[in-house]
Order: sequence, then C-alpha cells, then structure tokens
Amino acid sequence: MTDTRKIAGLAALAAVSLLATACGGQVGQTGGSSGSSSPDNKNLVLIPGVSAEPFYISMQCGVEAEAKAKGYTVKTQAPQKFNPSDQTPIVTGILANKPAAVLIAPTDDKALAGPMKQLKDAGIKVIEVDTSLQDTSVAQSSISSNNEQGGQLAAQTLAKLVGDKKGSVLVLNTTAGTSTTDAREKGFKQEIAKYPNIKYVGQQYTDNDAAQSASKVTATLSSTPDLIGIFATNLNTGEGAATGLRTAGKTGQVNLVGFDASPKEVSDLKDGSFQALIAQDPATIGKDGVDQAVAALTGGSVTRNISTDLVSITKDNMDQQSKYFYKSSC
Ligand code: T6T
Repeated sequence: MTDTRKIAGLAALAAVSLLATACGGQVGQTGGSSGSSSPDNKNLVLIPGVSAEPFYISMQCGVEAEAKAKGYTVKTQAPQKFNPSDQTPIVTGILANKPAAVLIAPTDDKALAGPMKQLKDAGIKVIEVDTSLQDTSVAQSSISSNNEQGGQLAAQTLAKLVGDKKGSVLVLNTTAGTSTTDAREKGFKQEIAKYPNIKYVGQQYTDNDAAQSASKVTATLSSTPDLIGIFATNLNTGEGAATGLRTAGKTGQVNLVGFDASPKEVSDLKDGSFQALIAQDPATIGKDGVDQAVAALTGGSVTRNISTDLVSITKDNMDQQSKYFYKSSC
C-alpha cells in the first residue's frame, strides 16, 4: 500500500478502565458546567474498543496530542473487554456530563447504534474512530483504515509467501459484527479466490482472545494437514496464532500474516513467528478524529469518511517501516 494518506469520499463504573495510565490522561471527569453545544465547551471524550491495548493506546496518544494543540481536553474511558455490554454503559454514562464531542470505536456495528444515537440526540458530536456502525446517520465523520483493502493486501501477501505451493488457508477472525475485521475477512476472501493453488477453508472466530486463537490453530493443524497459511485479522488473534504455531512446532512452515503491529507482533515478526504484518496508523486515526470533531464544533468543513494508511511489513522492510509500530505508552 501507499504511504500517501487518502481522504475518501468514500454498568457499571467497574467496567470502565483507563487507558489513561498508559497515556497520561484522566478519566471519569468528563464535561464541565457548559452544555455540549456551548463554544466554551472544550471537553472531548475518547471511547476506545478496549483498554490497555497497543492499537488503542497509539490512537489515544494521537488524540491527546492533537486535542492539546487545539486547546481541548480529552478524557478516555475504555471498556475492559471488546464487547457491547462493557461499552454501552460507558456511552450512556457520559450523557449527563455533556462533553462537546465523543470519539468512539463501536464494538458492534448494530448494538451500539441506540446508545450512540442518544449522544447525538443530546447535541454531542459523534465521530467514529476505527470501527463504525452500519447506520451511517449517527456519526458526522468516520476515520478508519480501508479494511477491505487491508484484507486484500493480506491475501496478496500470503499468496506471495506461499508461491506455487498447493494447500489450504484459514482466517482467524475476532467477533462477528466488528466492522473492521468483518471487512478484512471479506477483502481476503475475494482476493484469495484469484489463486487456484490456494483453498480457502473459511474463518473461525476467536472472541478476540489470544488463547482461543492458539487452540484453534492447533485444532486446525490436526483437521487440515495441508494447511499452508493463516491470516489473523487483528492483534490478539495474531499473537495467539503465533503461539499456536510455535506450540505445534509449525512456525515458518505454515505462513502467518497478521494485522496490526503491537510490540509483541513486531518482535514475533523479527524472530520469524510471523512472515508479515499489515499495520495501521492508529495515531493518525486519533488525530484526524480530533480535527473532525473540532471542525464539527466550530462550523468548519467536516469530511464524512477518511481513510488512513495501511502497510505490509515483512522482516526485510521492518526497519524502514518502524514508524508504523504501535506504542505501549505515549
Ligand atoms: O485491529 C485493531 C482494530 O482496528 C480493530 O477494530 C479491533 O482490533 C484492533 O484493536 C487490534 O486489537
């Protein structure tokens, strides 16, 4: 993919945990005395998909830096698990504080529509960062990688690694209803069909859990002896798949293409546990999210869909692509 960014036309309080520890923000004091529509209201809230995870930590770093530069404050409230039942109470809980805008990565493309619409109806600007709802009427702007293209890129990368070898490939996905990873699988499936030597045996869900991903790899190695490749659609599934292959003594024999570039994935790429990673640019997703929120709040021009960089990283080019490695703290 290109390094050039493209703007496309195209509860409980206990459940709240803080990415703030990693990035220095504060949580739980959203909003101020002024209402959401007042120009004096400079309060933003970031609701990532899950806490303490390098993709969202990197996003939070981008959000915090841009908010500071633009004279806004940002509080981050993240669910402990990537699921709507942990995320929904956070969304409804901030209504009373009336932040000016909320930047959110909805953990389900349907289940979060109601809670997010409540924000919109309360006059709070809603900006989607990373994932999105099926209902495009709620958010004013959505900033994301082009995930379908990311899946296609993963298929091309895996096909190149496999070469003329004949055999089966598997997709390890997170949970159905996650807009990003659903799109990655869709793009992968379309593209891999172009390679007659490769048989796509379908996707298995891991509930975004590395341990489940590892055990699905070992089970598939037994049921599918001609397995030659795996595409893991995100960070946890990838880290788990690398463990599964290692445990089975199949590292390097079954090609593994992951998504994201967590510190663990990057060290696993270096030691040969992954053959390639498709990395995103979460800090820019966060920065653009703030810019769009501020534009929406100040009568500026808002871009409905913004697509950010995706790059394929291998051991050979990893030194040149290190700016895409995710952070564990800002
Ligand atoms: O891959 C990212 C993100 O894009 C996706 O929506 C959910 O999983 C990650 O956060 C990585 O764990």
